Amino acid sequence: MGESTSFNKEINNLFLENNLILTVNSVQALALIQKNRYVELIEFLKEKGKVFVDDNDLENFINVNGENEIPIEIEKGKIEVKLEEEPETEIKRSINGKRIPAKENDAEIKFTKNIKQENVSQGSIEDFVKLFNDRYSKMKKMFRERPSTRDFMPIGEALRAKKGEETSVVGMITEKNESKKGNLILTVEDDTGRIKVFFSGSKELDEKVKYIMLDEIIWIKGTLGDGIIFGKEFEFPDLPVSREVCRSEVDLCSVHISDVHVGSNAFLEKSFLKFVKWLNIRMGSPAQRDLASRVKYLVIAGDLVDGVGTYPNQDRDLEILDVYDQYERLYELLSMVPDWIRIIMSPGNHDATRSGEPQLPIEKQYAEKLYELPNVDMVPNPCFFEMHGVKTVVYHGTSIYDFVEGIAGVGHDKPVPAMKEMLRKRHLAPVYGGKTPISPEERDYLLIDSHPDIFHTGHVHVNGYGNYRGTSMINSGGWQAQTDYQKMRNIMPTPGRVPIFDLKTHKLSIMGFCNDGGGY
Ligand code: D5M
Ligand code: FE
Ligand code: ZN
Repeated sequence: MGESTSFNKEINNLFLENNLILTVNSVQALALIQKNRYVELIEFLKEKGKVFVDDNDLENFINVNGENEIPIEIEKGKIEVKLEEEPETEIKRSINGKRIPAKENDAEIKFTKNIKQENVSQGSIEDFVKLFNDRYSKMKKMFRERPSTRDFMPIGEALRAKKGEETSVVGMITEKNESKKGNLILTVEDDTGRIKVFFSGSKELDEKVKYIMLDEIIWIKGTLGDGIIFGKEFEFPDLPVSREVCRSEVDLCSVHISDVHVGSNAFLEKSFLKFVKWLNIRMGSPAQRDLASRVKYLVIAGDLVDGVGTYPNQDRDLEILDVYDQYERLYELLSMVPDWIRIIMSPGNHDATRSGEPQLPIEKQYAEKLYELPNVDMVPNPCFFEMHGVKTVVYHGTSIYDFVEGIAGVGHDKPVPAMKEMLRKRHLAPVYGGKTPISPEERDYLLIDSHPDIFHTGHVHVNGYGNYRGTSMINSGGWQAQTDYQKMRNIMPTPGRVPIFDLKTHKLSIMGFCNDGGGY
């Protein structure tokens, strides 16, 4: 704190001595300019006869080196210059002849467990049975692999065993009730039977049981009573306490965004274009440009467009009223991303595809041009894949609100606690019949059966970062200013902040592109 205050004062004084006054905007934009260029900058501003310095002046300074720029002032409804029309040599020159590692290295991407159109089920009751059986058998395997939870017996067998004996079972929580004294009573089922579990004991246990949610599968140990287990301990499937994370051998990065909401009149297009400009290595300090030159992947976690009819009276909030036109604009924006960057595009609840999860990729008929872009992968939600060997899960995050409702203390303004619970429960949306619409499939595509290195979500429009047992958790905020709906619910979005993940070191950097509704 103290350091940044004196830093600002020092800079302010330096400019004041030269009769230049920094405005709020320019202080933020200064972050884009290296300190050792300030003398040059001051000369530039004096020459222009400036007194009050704003961010446009700083932009102009960055741009004087003869680089071609994307115009930041965008006329309503029109993108004027397309980068693809510019010669490649320009891009090379813009980083002073430096190499572009992302261009020199081909993408190494591998898609693992993901739903495909041809595997979609009919949606019958039997499909739900299959879904829960698949979930149960995979979770059982996870518990078997962990020494501390290796031993458990079928519930049917436990019901027949002698009272007073110690037992452990693995089952799905089908009911959650409280006793008169406020203790938790669960009903737990597997394919052989159903049993009640009564939890009471230490403070630690009382604290831990608060995180148990309906429909999830846990391991329970306790003493047998009549049709009941007096639970002494339990475990979530969880991630291993420690493990070797996967790293790229090459020093490349992935960039994570979501909730672009193209078509909404709150979409911050100017900021998004700044971001695209940075991806083109045409903006920022040398260090920031260097970072851009290592960006190999752009992962988008849903809500690409605002859609039409996603909520009542949505048309009042739309600048682009037609969903085809919304995807057309999205195409225009993304076609300006350098073609050496692989774009992995996963849908969200506003996109043109079924809402039941797992969601299929955005339907081709709505986004034909995006399908034609050679560097774009249209993927489902969730999507499990690897980027240069780094295991990644991208999931829009609709279920985050199931966690907000299901667990006391998981707030709507902080996505990371909910993300951590998903990892502990090894499931992206354990609750059936809550906020998250689930489509019955033969396989449970929402189960986290790998140990992801990156877990990326969106949906809440608030950035958040964390690490749980080696997994980097990223929520990528969005590109939409606060809407009336959010104002009503007291949601303060953090638009235009972009997390950049180093696939080799697992270091996360954040860049802010928005000074019109969220700040850096
Ligand atoms: O979500 C838009 C905003 O609304 C975002 O800030 C999350 C918030 N949101 C979405 N669903 C819920 C629920 N169920 N409760 C509270 N707040 C919510 P978007 O998906 O972009 O429409
Ligand atoms: Fe959204
Ligand atoms: Zn959403």
